Amino acid sequence: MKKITMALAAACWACTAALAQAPAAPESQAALTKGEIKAQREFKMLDFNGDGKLSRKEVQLFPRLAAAFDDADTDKDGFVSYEEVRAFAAKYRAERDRHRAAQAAAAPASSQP
Ligand SMILES: [Ca+2]
Ligand SMILES: [Ca+2]
Repeated sequence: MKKITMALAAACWACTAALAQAPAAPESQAALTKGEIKAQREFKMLDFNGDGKLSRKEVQLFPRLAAAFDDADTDKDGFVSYEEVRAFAAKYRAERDRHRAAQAAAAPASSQP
């Protein structure tokens, strides 16, 4: 049962990054977006010992999170804090935006008035 919850949490953590970069979010500059609230909730779900950060052990059951762990752990203290998750999501979003911008630059702009 717990495994199912964990799997869901892992899936949601992954989609949180996707949610965080949803283009149709005019309030994305607000303090707490829906995606962020969700991210906090998922983060707490993954933080089994409740110390406010994710250890490698806490994410080891999730290959996707484990693979992203080193990337997300920017200060290399062996834990991923919520701030690091946020930063990771922001980086993910920035890379996605850059990729999109590159694609948009390559393609003729048709939606511009
Ligand atoms: Ca923890
Ligand atoms: Ca860290």
